[in-house]
Amino acid sequence: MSSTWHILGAGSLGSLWACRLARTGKAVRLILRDERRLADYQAAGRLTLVEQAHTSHFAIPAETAGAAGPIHRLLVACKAYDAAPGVAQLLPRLAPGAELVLLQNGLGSQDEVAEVAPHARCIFASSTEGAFREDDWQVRFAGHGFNWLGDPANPALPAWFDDLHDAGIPAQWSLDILTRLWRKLALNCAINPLTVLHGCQNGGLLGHLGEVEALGAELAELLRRCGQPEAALELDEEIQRVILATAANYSSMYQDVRASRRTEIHYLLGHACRTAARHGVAVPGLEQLHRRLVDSLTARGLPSA
Ligand code: NAD
Ligand code: KPL
Repeated sequence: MSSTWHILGAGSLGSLWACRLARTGKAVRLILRDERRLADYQAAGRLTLVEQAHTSHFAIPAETAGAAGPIHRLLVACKAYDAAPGVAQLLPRLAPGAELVLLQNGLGSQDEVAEVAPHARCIFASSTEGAFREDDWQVRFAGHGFNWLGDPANPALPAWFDDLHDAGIPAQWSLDILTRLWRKLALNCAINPLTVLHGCQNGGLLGHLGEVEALGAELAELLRRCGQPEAALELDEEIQRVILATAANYSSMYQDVRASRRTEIHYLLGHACRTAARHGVAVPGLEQLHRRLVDSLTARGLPSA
């Protein structure tokens, strides 16, 4: 089996992973959106990784989805709403037994990908690393963190897992990846929408703790009732810890809205509300928050799903 890492999406996380894998000599190929982006990348000739004051360049080969050649291992590094359509384009190239590593935040996109590629192994990831694009083809590694990877359908460790350690990508194989993803989703639901609605840094929510606590209580009840009781443990305390630890930061959703980028609302708060409805759990606070957020996005001309 080929050991090439194909990477779908050379945005922030895709570029960060691509550069670190390439740095240790792993075979990496970027899959770019279209011929125009490919020509643009080829003109630049390389990805640039900036870590604190250190800048390094990597001339990683790139192609579009229409290129020839089988794909055995694919890191899906686009936004949640682009993941399934992006994988669908690559279906003719997915080799039997292909493995897909899904970096998307939130929940729902993983099932969409599994539906379009039912024969591939889908490995879910939850990342607390932080990266952003400073320029075209240039990514800044802004926040050291950790990556948990796991496959809810198959506990076996993938053969390539040591590639991550070799590349300096901090990662652990997780047998409870859904718990991790639900826990992060709950934190994001309690913090991110309110930072958009109140127009504040995460620390600004210390002035709205009543609202935060009410959401935390509903989220914990939802987690317990939808089969994720572990993700509910001391959720309230962790929400407050995260608010304090990231008080000076703007949440990812706040940053998306400020930059007029589409948010991942459908896979965060939207997923929580849909799951609550499916399980018959009353979540009036989350539903009201969802409506307020949809109205705010619509007023700004941004997609609300
Ligand atoms: P990004 O917008 O920076 O990058 C996504 C890239 O995918 C873009 O370059 C886009 O053009 C490309 N893309 C979309 N569809 C494509 C297609 N069909 N073919 C080829 N390229 C395609 O996004 P990001 O910040 O890297 O986030 C990716 C995911 O990781 C999101 O779900 C995000 O929530 C999650 N995440 C990001 C960070 C971070 O620090 N950036 C941290 C944790 C989790
Ligand atoms: O993950 C986050 C985000 O901004 O998306 C934190 C910092 C935890 C806030 O929810």
